[in-house]
Amino acid sequence: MATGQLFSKSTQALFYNYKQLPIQRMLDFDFLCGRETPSVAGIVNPGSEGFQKLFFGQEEIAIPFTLPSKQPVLHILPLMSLLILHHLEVLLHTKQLIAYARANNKVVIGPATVGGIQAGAFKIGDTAGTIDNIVQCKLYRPGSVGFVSKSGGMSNELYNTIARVTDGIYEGIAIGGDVFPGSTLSDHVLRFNNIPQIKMMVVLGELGGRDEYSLVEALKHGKINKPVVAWVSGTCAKLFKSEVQFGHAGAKSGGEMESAQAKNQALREAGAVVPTSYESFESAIKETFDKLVEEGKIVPIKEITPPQIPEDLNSAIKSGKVRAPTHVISTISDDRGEEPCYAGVPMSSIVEQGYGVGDVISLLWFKRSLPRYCTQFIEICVMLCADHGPCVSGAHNTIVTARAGKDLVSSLVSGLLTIGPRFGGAIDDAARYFKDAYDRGLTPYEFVEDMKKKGIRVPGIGHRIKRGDNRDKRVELLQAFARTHFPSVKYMEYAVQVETYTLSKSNNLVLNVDGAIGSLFLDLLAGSGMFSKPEIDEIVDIGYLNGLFVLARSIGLIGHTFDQKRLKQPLYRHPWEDVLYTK
Ligand code: Q5B
Repeated sequence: MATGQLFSKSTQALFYNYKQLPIQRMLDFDFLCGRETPSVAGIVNPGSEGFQKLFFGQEEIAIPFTLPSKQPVLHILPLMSLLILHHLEVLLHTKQLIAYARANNKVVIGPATVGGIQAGAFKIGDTAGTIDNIVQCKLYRPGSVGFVSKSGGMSNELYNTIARVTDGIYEGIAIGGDVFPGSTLSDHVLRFNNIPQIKMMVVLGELGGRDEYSLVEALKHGKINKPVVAWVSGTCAKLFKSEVQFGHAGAKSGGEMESAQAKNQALREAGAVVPTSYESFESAIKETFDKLVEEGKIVPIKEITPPQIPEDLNSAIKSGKVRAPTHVISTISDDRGEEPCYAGVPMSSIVEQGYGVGDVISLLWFKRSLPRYCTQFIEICVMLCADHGPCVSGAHNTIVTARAGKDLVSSLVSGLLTIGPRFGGAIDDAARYFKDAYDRGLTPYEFVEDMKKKGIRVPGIGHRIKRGDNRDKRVELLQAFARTHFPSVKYMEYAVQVETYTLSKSNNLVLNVDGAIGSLFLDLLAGSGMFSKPEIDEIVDIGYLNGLFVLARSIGLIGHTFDQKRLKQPLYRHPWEDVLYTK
């Protein structure tokens, strides 16, 4: 076994299995102690790669997930002189491991233990509990007492006791209550004896096993020259008629020798300060410490004020101490409750009340439930614009992209990106210009000629293949529906008059699907009574309506992607013959 110091202010650990809280507590302890390097060098968590963000004081640091290894122990050994064993696989080999560690001058703490701490330097996992407790027990700076205990839980209590009656802990170790602990009480007491900063030792044993007797032997043979204050707990076992198994595997009195009374007596006889009860343990520690101070062997260290650990934002918000501005504002949906809501309407109502896509669009785009004829109109727009064959700009791009071996989203987006002022994306502008012209009372002649003077094509007018004598069926269907169901179609009638004028100029200048939807949506907004004038202006101004074409055509573009993939079409290359090469 190594003699002397196990840890220093630069000791680093590999942490097995990702557990956010104990790792963060180790790092918070580092901050309290003014460490420059974090005490956790890496996290071994099979299946995790990359980095985990954690706080180091006020800053965030990235701790790497190290690769799992078939021989984790050997990998941990070079990094630190300490092993904390949690791994079941390793547990099975505890005895071999202890032998290996001893042969290689390493210290095993555990397996079944919370760990240990060197005050002001390094802390293993959850040792000493919360940061509040660590501060209360003054573990952020070294004192003069070396403490070793079997019980991890009781060690927290003793950290507190020792902090009250001495200048505090230098190092505290809980060896664990195993039948075969990796290191024993006497291993640590002998080690403490060699650490100059440690002036006295406190030992908390327990009934069961014979570990305490090796300490008795060490005392008897004069191997320990610093005062040892000891108590073996479990004296109450004698009150029970039958044998009692306490919490730890090893905490079972196997006979008189292993009883707390016998061990306390043996320690007392060997020279340890052993009180008559646990209640007087504290005063025994105090008297021993005070005596060392009196003798000038301890100069109690000057108290320091540890830095304040910044409080986590979430806990500060929870406790109402701080308020933080949000970074996002959202008004259309909320998924925090039992079920998601669209504009306040829960999913279950959407399903149970037979809502359609038009209703969902009404809720998410317009934040209200629209009358059935409106949602039906929206659905008809979506159905009629879903596709217009493979030759239109969007479908062509999607087909070329899919044939280049790209995925669904890339193929879809490639097609969607062609939607704009000439192709499918003229609905908003059509609504803007028709509304402006109609509201200003311009005649179709004045409107079209005014646009011509400005050099702007009338949005919603003109088509590559549709003509005056080959009208777009989609336009006719939309108009027929609106004439039957809409309270008013004044904007649509205006658009028809514009078309009549433009057709008189050229046979290709028909009212196209964008123009039909743009003008009819103005009628829907104005005639449904569901929107105020400023709301209508805002919808037209922001430009909601191209969204209908984008949404609808996505259906077709997805279809074209699947079609090309199903047909296993090769890479598309445009034929030379179809290009005019010129200088
Ligand atoms: N001229 C659509 O042009 C198209 C004029 C005009 C005044 C106009 C053109 C246009 C406005 C934008 C619009 C939506 C580019 C169309 C759609 C979805 C689709 C597509 C599909 C589907 C077609 C010939 C002469 C020229 C022009 C004049 C043309 N449009 N004058 N106002 N609006 N429209 N887009 O056929 O004197 O010879 O110089 O920009 O509403 O995208 O099926 O394919 O579902 O997928 O190439 O239906 O109309 O005509 O450019 O050769 O012009 O007419 O100034 O006059 P074309 P061009 P001049 S629906």
